Amino acid sequence: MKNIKFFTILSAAAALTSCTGDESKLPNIVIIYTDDMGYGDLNIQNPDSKIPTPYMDQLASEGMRFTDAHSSSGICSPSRFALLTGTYHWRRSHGIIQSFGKPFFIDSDITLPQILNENGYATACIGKWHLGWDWEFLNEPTLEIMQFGRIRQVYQPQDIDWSKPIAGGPLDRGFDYYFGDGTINFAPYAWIENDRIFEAPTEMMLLDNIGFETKEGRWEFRPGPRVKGWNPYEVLPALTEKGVEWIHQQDGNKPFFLYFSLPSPHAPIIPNDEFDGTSGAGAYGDFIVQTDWVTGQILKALKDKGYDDNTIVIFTSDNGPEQYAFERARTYDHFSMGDLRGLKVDIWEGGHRVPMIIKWPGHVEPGSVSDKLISQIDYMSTLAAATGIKLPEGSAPDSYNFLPTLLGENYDFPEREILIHNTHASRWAVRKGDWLYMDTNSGEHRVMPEFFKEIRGYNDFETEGLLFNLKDDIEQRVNLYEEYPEKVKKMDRLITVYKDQGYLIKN
Ligand SMILES: [Ca+2]
Repeated sequence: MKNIKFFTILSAAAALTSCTGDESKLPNIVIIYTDDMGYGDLNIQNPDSKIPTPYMDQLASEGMRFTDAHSSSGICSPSRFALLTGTYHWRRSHGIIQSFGKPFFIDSDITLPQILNENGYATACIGKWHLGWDWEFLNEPTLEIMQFGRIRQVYQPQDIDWSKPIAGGPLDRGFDYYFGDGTINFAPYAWIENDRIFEAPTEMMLLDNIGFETKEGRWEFRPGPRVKGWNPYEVLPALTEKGVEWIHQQDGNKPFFLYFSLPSPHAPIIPNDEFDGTSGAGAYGDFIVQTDWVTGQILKALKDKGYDDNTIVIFTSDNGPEQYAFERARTYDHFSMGDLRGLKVDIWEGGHRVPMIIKWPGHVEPGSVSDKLISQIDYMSTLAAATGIKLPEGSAPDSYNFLPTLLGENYDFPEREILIHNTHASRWAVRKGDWLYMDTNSGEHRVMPEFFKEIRGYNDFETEGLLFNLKDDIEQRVNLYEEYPEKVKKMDRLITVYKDQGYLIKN
C-alpha cells in the first residue's frame, strides 16, 4: 500500500498512555461489521469450509457464537439503520442509499452511538457508512450514463461544493469521529474524515477508466467523482490502520464505542496481493482471509492497550453472501451460505441469518454457543442493559434485551419470540419459535441458477405461502403450508399486526 500521509495522527502521548482494564468501569464496545459475509464463511460453523478464519474462530472460542442470529434486511443500508436504531428498517424504507443519496435517518431518530455518547462514551464510526449524507449540490447532475440496463443521472466533480461540511452523516447520528470512504463502490471515491472531504475529487470514475482489475466477480463501481489516483485496493488497509490507531488514541479514562464497518467481503472482491491463494475458495476466499486478518488486528489493538478484559466485542455481517456464491459452490465446493437456502436480498434464511459472535470477558462464557433467536436490532436494548443506560422513551421500538442469554442466565421464555424477515416490500416472512411462515411461494429475489438447484436438490413450491419448521428443516425444503392451515392463518396475521402496531411486545 502506498504511504498515505495523513495516517500519522497517533501521538507519542497516546502511545504511552496505559489502561488498567478496571472492571468497575463501563465496558468499551466494539462492533466489527462485515459486508455480505455468509453464514458458511465463518469457518468454525461450517465443517466443509474452504476458507480458514483463525482470528474469528479464536474470537468465537473466547465468546458466545449465535447460530440463529439475523440482520434486519438482506441488503446493506437497511440492516445498518436497524442495527444503529433498534428499529426494523421497513418502518422507514426498504432500499439502499445510492451515491450522494439522502440520509436513511430522520433527525428525531435516537441511535445507539447517540445514547452511548450522551452517557460518556467516545464514539467512532470507521469504514463503510452507506446511510446517506446531505451533500452541498451546486446544480442537478450533469451527466447521463447507462449502467445495469438503465439510464443514471450522474454527478460530476463540478456539481458539488466539496469545501462545505457534509451534514446528516455519522457526526449527526451520535458519532464523535468518522473516517472512511463512505461506500467502496459508490461515489465519491474519496476519503472523508468527520464531515469533511479530505481531498476534493477532480475526475470521474467511469466504467472504462477504473484502472484496476477485480480478482473475482465483476466491478460493482457506480460512476461518479473520484480523487486523482484513487486506488480501491488501499481502502481496506487504510481502514484497518485507522481503526487500530483510534483504539490506541483512547486514554482509558473514558469508555469508547467503535463501530468498525468493513467494506469486505462485498464486491469488488479485491484482496491485497499478499492474501492471494491463502484460501481454497478463490479470490473471495482470500478476501475473507484478509477480513479475518483485519478482525485480528482490531482485537490485537484491544489487547495491546489492555482494553481486552473490559470490552464487549460483537462480530457480525449485514446480510448474506452475494450471488457469486452460487458459482463459488460449483467451482470450489465452498458454500458461503452454509446449509441455508438462498443468499443476499432473499428472505430465505441465507439472506439474513448471519455469523454472530459476542465476547465479553468475565461475563460471557468462553466458547459457548447459543441457538436463541436474536437480531441485530436487539443490540441497542442489550447494550443499554449491559451498560446500565436507560433508553429514552420511544427509542429502539423493536429491540429486545438478550442480556440474560449473553450472561448464561436461566430464562423461562425467549427474549425474542417473534422476528419479521423482509428485504423488499413485496415479500415478508415471520418467525415464531421454530416456525417460519412466508407470505409468498418463494423466498428468492436473486434467481437461483438451475445448476445450483441441482447441486442442492431444491424443488420449487406451488402453494400461495410457505411454512417451515426450522428445528427439523433449517434448509427450508419441506413445505408444511397445507398441513397446518390454522398456523398459516395466525402467522400471516402476525405480519400485519406487527407492521401496523409500530413496535413489538416486549417481555
Ligand atoms: Ca451488505
